[in-house]
Order: sequence, then structure tokens, then C-alpha cells
Amino acid sequence: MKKSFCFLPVFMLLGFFSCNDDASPVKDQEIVLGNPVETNPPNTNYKPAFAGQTRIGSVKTTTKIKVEEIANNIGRPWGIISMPNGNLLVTDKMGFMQIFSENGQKISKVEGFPTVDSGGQGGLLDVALDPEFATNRMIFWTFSEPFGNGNLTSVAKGRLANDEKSIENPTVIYRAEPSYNGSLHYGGRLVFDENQNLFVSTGERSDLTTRPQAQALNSALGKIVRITKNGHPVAGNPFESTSNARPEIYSYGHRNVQGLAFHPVTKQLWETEFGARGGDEVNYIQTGKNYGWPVITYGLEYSGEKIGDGITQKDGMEQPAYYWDPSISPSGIDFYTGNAIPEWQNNLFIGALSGQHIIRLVIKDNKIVGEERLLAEKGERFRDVLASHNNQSLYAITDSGKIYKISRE
Ligand SMILES: [Ca+2]
Repeated sequence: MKKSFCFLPVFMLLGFFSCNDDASPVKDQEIVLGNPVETNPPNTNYKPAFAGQTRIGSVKTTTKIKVEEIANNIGRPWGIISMPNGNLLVTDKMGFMQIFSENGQKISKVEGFPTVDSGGQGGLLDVALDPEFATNRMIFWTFSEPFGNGNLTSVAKGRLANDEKSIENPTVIYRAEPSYNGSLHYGGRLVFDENQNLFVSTGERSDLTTRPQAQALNSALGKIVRITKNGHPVAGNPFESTSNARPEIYSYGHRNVQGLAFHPVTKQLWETEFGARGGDEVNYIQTGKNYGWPVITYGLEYSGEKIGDGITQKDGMEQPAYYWDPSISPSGIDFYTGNAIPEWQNNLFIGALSGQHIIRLVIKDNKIVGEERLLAEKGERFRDVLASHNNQSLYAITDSGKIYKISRE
């Protein structure tokens, strides 16, 4: 986005925020950081693989912001996206969606979706608009689908009716098999890339019996997959020629990825992923790479036991760009690309569930260089965040059924 002005806080000279036009880059300058936002002791004595991989210094938003609770008691929201007219399309775990205005007025309830298994962490999960939505009104969504003797993470598509009250011709296009009789770790985020293909995250279903499948290329559990609008593997996927490998797999070794977003400048895919007791991660995703779960992790079992061999690094496995211990439970993510709050530009925002705040991460050269906690005073479990349609505001939804709008004052 073209910037019309440049605002630099007095105490921070953030040259790498590119607070100028790309044509005239300023040289990098040091960022002045406060103490790390995390003050509680970690669960482990594991050491980070590189400086700044955890507990980076804090940054502080200096532009005056306004936080509005624009809706409440809306149900159990899970995913929020903008529609072309600025309205908000919000999924509900219980199997429907709702549309709200930019200021939180309810416009309609959308029904007619296939049955979801809403037990535990399941339900109707995320939603994405077809890149050609303006002409075809197609939407894509993830959900936990009753299947076989259990359930699995599925992707479906359908047409949003003209009155925006129902979904027409809903069709399941992809199932992350095998199914499993459980109610945890469905993954379930989905985003379109610039080539109109879908990236979808799955989970490893949590139990010790399914967990090793995160490393198995013949299983869709614990993966990020790349599929077409028809649910087929995208030509050129990394394991399309590997025997016994699922051709839809894009990356593997994931535990439970519930945040996916493309960096607005580098176009790199970023994700957030839940660890167990500690070990929550942020990763940038490269094709065919192994992200390590459950072989390497910075977390422990909930019992306090080490996981596997209790190692954090291994050749052939990617290090997280950043991790948290203790856990903050990183859920949905988005990049802010507007200029209303200049220091936020191209920062990554993350809804934290158990952490009960919104995380702001400053990224430079694929490294995290600053962290801030926002809205911690609200005491809410933040399920998803959204940089708004016009790139000016940030929205967030909570497990308690609220929508917050955060804007420049
Ligand atoms: Ca990992």
C-alpha cells in the first residue's frame, strides 16, 4: 500500500518498518526493546537454537488506539474474514455462519451447512472466500466431519445464496484421512494463495496413537496440505512423486496448526501451532519441510514428562521462528497491512487463547524482533484476528462470543 505519511515514534527509530516508499529504503536502525513480555518461568531448561527465538524484547504501540466491543453473545465464533463490501463473515463452531456489518450489526445467519461434529475442539472451523467470490459467490470452509467410526477435518465449498441466509449445493472437496474417534487437534485453518490454491492445516488428533502420523507421509494428520478448488493435490506439490506419500502434503511434522497467513511483502506462508506444555510455535512454511513434531519440541507432556527423547533440534527438521514457554495457545493470525497505525504495518497479530491477549510480533528477515501483548486487560480467549477489509482496523473474536474492533483513535 502506498503510504502518504511517515510517523516515527520518538523513542524508537524503526528503520526496517519501511516507513517510506520501497523505492527509497532507509538503512536499518536499531530497535529499542523493553523487557520481554513473558515474566513467568518456563516449564523446561531447554535453550533456544538462536538468540531471539523466544522471549524477545517488548515493543509498545505508540499510536493512540481505540478498542471497541462491537458485538457480544454471538455464539461460539471460530473464524472471521472480510467480505468484499467490508462486512464480516464469522463462522460458528456449532455449524453455521453469521454476517455482521463493519460496526458489528448482525445482518444474517447463514445455514444449510453439512453436519459438523462439534464435540471438544470440533465444529465448523474456518472460512475463505473464493478469489472470484465477487462473480461466483463461492465460499470454502473447514469442519470436523463425522466419518467412519469417528471424524476428520474436511474442506467443503458452496455458493452463498443471494439473500445470504443459506449455502447452496454444499460439497465436500477434501478429507484429511484417516478418520479417528477423538475430539481434539483438528487444525482447520485455510487460506488461498495468489494462484487460487488452498492451503489447509490439519492436526495430529492429540492421542499418542495418532501423534506419530505427523511424521508419516502416508497420513494427512499433522500436515499443511495444498489443494485446488476441487480438492485435488496441486501439481508440483513436494511429495507427488514419492511412493506411499500423499500428494496433497505441502509440509509436515505439525501438531495442531490453527493460524495461517501470507506475509504481505515476502508472500511467505506463516503459521502458528500449539505445543503441549510449552512449545507453542510460529513457523514460516517452506515446501516439503519437516517441522519436527513430535521428534523435536520446546514443550513437555501435560504430565511434565519429556516428549520423546526430550530434544529440541535435529538435522532435517526446521526450527520454529519463535516459540513460547509457558504456553499462550496461539490461534488465528493475520498480518496488518494498513497505515492507520504505522508501527503495525506488516506485523503479525495472533489471537492467544490461554494467554488471553492478542500478540503483536514484529518480523524482520523471517526473525521475530519484538513482541507486544494487546487487550490483556479484557481477560478473553482470543480465537481469531482479522486485518480489516480496508487494511485500517484489526478485528478479533473471542470464545465468549464477542467481536472487538481496534482502530486508530
Ligand atoms: Ca515444530
